[in-house]
Amino acid sequence: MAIASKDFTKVVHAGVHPEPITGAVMTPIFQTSTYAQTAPGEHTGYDYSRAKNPTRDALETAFAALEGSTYGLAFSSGLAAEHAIAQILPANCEIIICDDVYGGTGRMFRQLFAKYGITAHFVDMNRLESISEKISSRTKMIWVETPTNPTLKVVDIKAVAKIAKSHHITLVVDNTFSSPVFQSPLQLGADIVVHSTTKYIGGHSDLIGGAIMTSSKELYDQLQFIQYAGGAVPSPLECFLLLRSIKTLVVRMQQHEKNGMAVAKFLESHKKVAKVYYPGLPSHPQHAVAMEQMRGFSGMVSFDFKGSYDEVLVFIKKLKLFCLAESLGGVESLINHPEKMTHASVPEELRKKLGIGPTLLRLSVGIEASEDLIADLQQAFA
Ligand code: P1T
Repeated sequence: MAIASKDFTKVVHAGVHPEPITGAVMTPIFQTSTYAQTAPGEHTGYDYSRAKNPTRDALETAFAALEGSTYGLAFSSGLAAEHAIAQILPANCEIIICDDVYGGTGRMFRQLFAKYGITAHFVDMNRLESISEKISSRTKMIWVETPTNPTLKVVDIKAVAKIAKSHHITLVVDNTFSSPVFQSPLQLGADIVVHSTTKYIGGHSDLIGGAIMTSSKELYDQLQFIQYAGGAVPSPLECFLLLRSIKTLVVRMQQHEKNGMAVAKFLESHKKVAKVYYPGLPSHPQHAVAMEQMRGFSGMVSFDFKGSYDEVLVFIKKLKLFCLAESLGGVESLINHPEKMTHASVPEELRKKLGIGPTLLRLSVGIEASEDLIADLQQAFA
């Protein structure tokens, strides 16, 4: 499936209108905490920036446009957005979540919400029975991340949505790895989409942010109250930077995908590589599902290095363009060692089961020239 041409127009115009007083074409940074009131309680609709800020309003409208939702909400980080979603859960309930999720997402449920009696069942969602087996009268949420971080498993959103709907369970999809350009979970049956906007939506590794999109008024009202009452909002500057980034999201994603595919194919053919994880490759176990529900495959590529951990360290040191760092989705290429970095908080037993070991490496392939990136990998392997 190709990117719809209307998406190119949508990202440029999403949420943005000339500012009414000056006609400023770009949304100003309303760097203010508060607003003058004409009489106590009488104001323009803006009374305090935790509650409402015009730069954030524009961003939230843009978020909704990106996912085709009725509502968008902006948060100070991806985890703050996830935390807000988890806050809608009642105490002593259960959720079912992918076994392979971002380390911080798992940690949040294991270490922050367990004390409210919330049990998270981590299951392999490529076996749909593993979801059904865990459903009980206490199950209130199913949490999907697809493609997963870091082993890029693809979960069939439509199939999981069918299960969730038949049991009246809220379905959340973390769409960070795909970006709204390549996957639309709400159209596939999800109730809530969450993003770490730190990644592809921000795209320049210069901010931390999160987004929630939903078309349910009931869920939006709860989440908007949590945003206001909990207070994890982004600053006006971060909102402005995200509005700026969104305008180039489609063109960036096209280049990320082109480079991701080129790097994945190169790795698959290299003798120092034991296994490549990239949903766009026909060898990926869920390639058929990926082709069905995704319009492209982004720049996230993981692989198993054939060799020892010491050799992995040498390989990483020799790289010149791929910078060793956490995070992903920026214009520059990064390399991450999930076991020691992003997924260090995952229990060791689960890490072993998922294949997050000493030789697993995750690349966030940037928008540089693919031949330069491949040459860099080639010289580091040599
Ligand atoms: O870092 P933050 O903006 O709070 O987002 C958390 C988050 C949520 N969901 C996914 C799929 C993520 O990958 C992340 C953050 N991930 C990294 C920092 C990383 O390097 O994997």
